[in-house]
Amino acid sequence: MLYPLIGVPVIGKDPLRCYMQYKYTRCLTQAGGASQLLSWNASPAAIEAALKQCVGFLFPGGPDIHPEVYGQLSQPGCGPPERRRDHFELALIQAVLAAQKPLLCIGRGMQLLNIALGGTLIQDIKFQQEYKHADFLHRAYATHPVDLKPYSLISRLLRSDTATVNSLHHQIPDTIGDRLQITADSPEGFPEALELKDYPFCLAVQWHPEYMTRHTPIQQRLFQALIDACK
Ligand SMILES: [Mn+2]
Repeated sequence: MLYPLIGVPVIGKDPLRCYMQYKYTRCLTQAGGASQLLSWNASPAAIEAALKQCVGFLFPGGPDIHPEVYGQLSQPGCGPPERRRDHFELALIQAVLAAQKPLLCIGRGMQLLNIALGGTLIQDIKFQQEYKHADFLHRAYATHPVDLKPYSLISRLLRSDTATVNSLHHQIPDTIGDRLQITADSPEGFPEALELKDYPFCLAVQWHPEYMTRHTPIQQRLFQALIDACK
């Protein structure tokens, strides 16, 4: 397959969201893939069509997922949700997991994966953090360390048992979903990467490699690994 087609849920139409979206699609293109943006249509026919067309999927960053989705009431500090996107992405990721297609989940995408497999989130980590985890200003730079689990997929990709990553989040997985394994954690003990056991390719990171590739080119290997898994 020359240019594996990767399905990416649309982030939005305003200039900031278009810019965010471009960062992901550019990394996929550089890895030798092509992107298919998927609009928020949760109908069974649309989900089936996306699954048929795309060989792999990337679930990108975005707003907080409504806590109702993981059985909680919204607490102070939880950001405004985008319910149509929640609905669509949950339906899509369930279908992708059932079909065992390769997937890379970033930021919100990692939280979505955790919820889809039965996990929950801490709705706001502001008062538990030692490092600043919501730092959009320094998005292109590594700002906090993470420990990587030896022999995990992420440690093999980054060729180390430690890394320093950027951070654009204020929520984090709390209880961990079925079959997921924490393969990176921050100094506070926040899960920063998840991998799915006994699955062809499923990597989730809480940081944003799409902003890091310029100064930390090894982060491009995450996108490359997704594309390679689709070939
Ligand atoms: Mn972080």
